[in-house]
Amino acid sequence: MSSQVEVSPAVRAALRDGTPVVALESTIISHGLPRPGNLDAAREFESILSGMGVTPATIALIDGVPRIGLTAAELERVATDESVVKVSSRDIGIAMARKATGGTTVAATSVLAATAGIRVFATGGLGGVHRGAAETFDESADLTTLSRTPITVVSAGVKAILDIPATLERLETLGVAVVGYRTSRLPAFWVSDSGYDLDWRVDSPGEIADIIAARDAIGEPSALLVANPLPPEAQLDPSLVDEAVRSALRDASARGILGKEVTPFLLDRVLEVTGGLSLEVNLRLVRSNVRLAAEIAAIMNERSVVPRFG
Ligand code: PSU
Ligand code: MN
Repeated sequence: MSSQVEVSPAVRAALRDGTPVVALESTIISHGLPRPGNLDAAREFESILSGMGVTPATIALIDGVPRIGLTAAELERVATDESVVKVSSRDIGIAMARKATGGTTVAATSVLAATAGIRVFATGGLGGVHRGAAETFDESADLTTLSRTPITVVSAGVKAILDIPATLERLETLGVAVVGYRTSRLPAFWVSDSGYDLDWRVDSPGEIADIIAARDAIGEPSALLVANPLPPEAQLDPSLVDEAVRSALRDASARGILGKEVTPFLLDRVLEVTGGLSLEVNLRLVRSNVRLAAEIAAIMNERSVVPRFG
């Protein structure tokens, strides 16, 4: 691997010794969750993993260096420094050359994690096709990047701020496999059930490990997406989400928000409209995804599934 990518001593040791590692993204810390709670949340996601015997690998760019596994000071910087940029996969090289500090999106995190030989990655929600994309062409690079990045991503599906059926169609076209965890419906982030069916359901981390092993055997180059819903009693009231999303989308279009500002803007507005409730649910679902990712990584480790890359 390029010596320009720095793998932390803890992550390096875990990968070398074959103990489980789970990657975590950092755009959620720098741009997705509001300050100041974002830092506590970032620490909590890591400690959930540590508590389960899994080494956390939060990924970010620090002064132009892609880092797989952050020190406490680096994590704090990503959470608190206002100049931290949002880095998607296409931005990695530019941010490196410019010595920028950046939070990595699902796309950028997947690329860096896979390069380091990490097999499992937990996040909140994936980017996808935005509503109105037929005119704006706004589709997250998360989708195209996952089509060529071999990693397993655990998320709570895609948010209702997006065009969910269009996102599912694009995932199909791009060859990104989606399995529902204990559900046959795609979850919609804050909401347990988007109303859209999935082709495949799995009921245990072991089944997911079987699928990963089979994909390895055929050299499958794309990502596996595990859609993990919150239990209905933990979700956000679907009618409140509806109202919040409608109002967020109106504001975004009135203000002419474009490009990589769109997702952070919409998340912010939904937070305001739900009076902060969306944040609690957001944290809940990331925790749940982190736990499931840890279980998958642990079982792969028991079966000694070795890194494909790195
Ligand atoms: N979903 C969230 N919070 C987030 C994001 C998504 O609930 O912070 C971030 C992720 O990092 C995702 C990115 O990869 O937004 C997608 O941004 P875009 O739509 O600009 O590709
Ligand atoms: Mn976009």
